[in-house]
Amino acid sequence: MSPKVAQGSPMAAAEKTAEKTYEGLLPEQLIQIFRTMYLSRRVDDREIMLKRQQKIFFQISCAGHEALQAAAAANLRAGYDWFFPYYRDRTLCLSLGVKPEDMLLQAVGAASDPASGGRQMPSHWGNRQLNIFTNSSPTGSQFLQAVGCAEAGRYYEKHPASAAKATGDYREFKDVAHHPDEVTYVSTGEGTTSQGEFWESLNTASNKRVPVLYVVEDNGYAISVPVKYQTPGGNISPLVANFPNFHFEEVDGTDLIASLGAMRRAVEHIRSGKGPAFVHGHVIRPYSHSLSDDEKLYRPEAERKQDAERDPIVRLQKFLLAEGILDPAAVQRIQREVDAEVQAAADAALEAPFPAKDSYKLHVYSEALSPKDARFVSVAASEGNDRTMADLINTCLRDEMRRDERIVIFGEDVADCSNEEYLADKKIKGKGGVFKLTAGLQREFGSTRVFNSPLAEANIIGRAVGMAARGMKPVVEIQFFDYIWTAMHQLRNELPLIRWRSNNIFNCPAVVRVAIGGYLTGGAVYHSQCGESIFTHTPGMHVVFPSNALDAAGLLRTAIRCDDPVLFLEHKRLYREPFGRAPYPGPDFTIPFGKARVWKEGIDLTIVTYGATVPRSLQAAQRLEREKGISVEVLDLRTLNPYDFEAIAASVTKTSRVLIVHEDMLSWGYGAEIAARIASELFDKLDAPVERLGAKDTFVAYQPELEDEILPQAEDIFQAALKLRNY
Ligand SMILES: Cc1ncc(C[n+]2csc(CCOP(=O)(O)OP(=O)(O)O)c2C)c(N)n1
Repeated sequence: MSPKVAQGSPMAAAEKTAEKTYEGLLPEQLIQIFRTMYLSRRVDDREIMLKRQQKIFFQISCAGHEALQAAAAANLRAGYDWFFPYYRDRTLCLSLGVKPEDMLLQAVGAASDPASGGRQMPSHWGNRQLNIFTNSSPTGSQFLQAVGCAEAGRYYEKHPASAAKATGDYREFKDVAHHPDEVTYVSTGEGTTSQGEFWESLNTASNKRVPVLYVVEDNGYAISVPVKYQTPGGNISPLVANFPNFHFEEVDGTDLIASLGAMRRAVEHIRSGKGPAFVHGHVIRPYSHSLSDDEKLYRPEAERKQDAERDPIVRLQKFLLAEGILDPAAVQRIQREVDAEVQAAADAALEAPFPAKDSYKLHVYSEALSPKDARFVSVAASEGNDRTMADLINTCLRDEMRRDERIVIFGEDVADCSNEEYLADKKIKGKGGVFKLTAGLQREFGSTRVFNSPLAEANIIGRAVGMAARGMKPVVEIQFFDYIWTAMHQLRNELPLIRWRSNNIFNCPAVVRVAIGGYLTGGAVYHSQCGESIFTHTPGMHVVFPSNALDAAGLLRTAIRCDDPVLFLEHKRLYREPFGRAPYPGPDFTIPFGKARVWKEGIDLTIVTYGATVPRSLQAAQRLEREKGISVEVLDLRTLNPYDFEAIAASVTKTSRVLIVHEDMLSWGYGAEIAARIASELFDKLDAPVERLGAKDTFVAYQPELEDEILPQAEDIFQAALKLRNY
């Protein structure tokens, strides 16, 4: 035996070989990495056994990816850098400090699962102290979030005062840390590079030199689809090679030493501020995609054997033996220690209590700061002349940005002028949004706080998620509701779920302002859509739909100050309507969510409505009173989630007749839920069936006469209310 070889003692070996390093790592560090890689494989194996024993319910492994991830971790810092891993990243997480027991607690669905409290499948990582952001299952939703997270670090460096805690709003609950050379890691399988959000994220990472490390773990398959059928040319590296500012590496990800080198160079590039980096590692997948898959159905034995010859753990073991860093006895000793550790972790996890059955209710929204809270009750100051809704929204944004430096505004065309020099020369007035709602904000607050996004809605919401996760307050704009759909994944599967799925260790209280609605005379199919019920059907996100200037100002301020995500729907037709103008209510005017406004009291019939059908309902109500002597109460819900059922109940109890009016299509619309609840809970108060009025079940046409026919008009409301009164 060579004198360098450890006699069953890794540390002894390390001391003797300390003079030699491997991509900057000492032999003892390589031994530690070997241990972690082996541990990772054994946790996978244990989970597989537990799944076969039906003690856990899902399994997806890291097997074959260990070396590439260990190399990444060796170059990154837990709790300093940020991590957006994907489900195969067990070795990365173990290297950062997640315990095998933590992983197995998630596998059994224990209450003490630190990543999700039994809410998420195994391998859905999340750890607050280590800066591992909560993972989800949709492939590819992590990229834009990682970009936003990295941008947040940069933002705090430029605006250090903004990181300070403040009381009285969401900042009370945010501990912000940031570092000048921090890196945000984001990983993926090669199949997921087909997702659009991958490319949207490369755009921004490249354009803004965002400090993100992309790691593509290319095991050649996306479930059963081989990479050459997924990616043109069968290789992602040449396809991304022309993105400016990136450092690129393509490496055999089963070779630890080569991977360490690639990661070191990539991380150096990022930490030095040059821009993002992209490491494409070729790895193997020795087990099937997951335990729900059987790869023998689509991969012949010979191919699988070939893969197995590149097993990264076997390769590293051979290397350590050949280098004299370990001897067989030391390997066995490490293996025995790891096996005992995994056994103890499994024993503990299997004993761990399950979550209380009613715990599912917790953390859908912030329990610490509700936008329904009495603190948001205030009195409007009423200064100056009446102003439009557009004006008061703009003023509210300006006031809040002055008050809170963590607010950033971005979206399509929201800046005054991307070419700052034109603004500086005062040669131009500036745009500030297609509806001018953000006019003048870039001029006052600068281009780090108000800027144009690429023309890509997922880019806007995904980045907002990453920023909000770091304690910032993105108040982003979706230019038209009709185009919100490209951001749907982020809006349905990410933003509103983050608090719940992470069991309250992360939250993303971003505000998404959206111009919505029709009655535009020529708005047509793609500039008139509503669809609010799709979002009220998504737990975790508040939905606000003001009908007038004062409510818009007060509710927007509450949205910004609260600690939950808010979808803030601004009706385009109401932006500059004479209806509902109001004087400036002052810089602290807030309105709590979930409080309806009674525009008109009445005793014969209740109209429940919101948004642009408020003025139309009022018109109908006044005419009913004038022409028919019918006294109609008009209730404006103002916020759709939460909504004020108490006010509805009080009014229906008084009038015994209720008509629900909304602009969106009738069938499966927002009114259906309200109607069902009234029928269920107020049945004995009713003297007539609950009625609804909404748009026809079609799209909104361009021709104004058709548009009028399709959308509910004051005349339709008048007729429906009259019929209901006469029932
Ligand atoms: C948006 C989305 N579509 C489909 C799926 C189902 N699914 C889960 S993993 C996977 C394949 C991913 O392949 P790849 O990105 O190559 O990663 P690998 O699992 O091979 O590491 C698919 C299709 C999903 N989770 N999310």
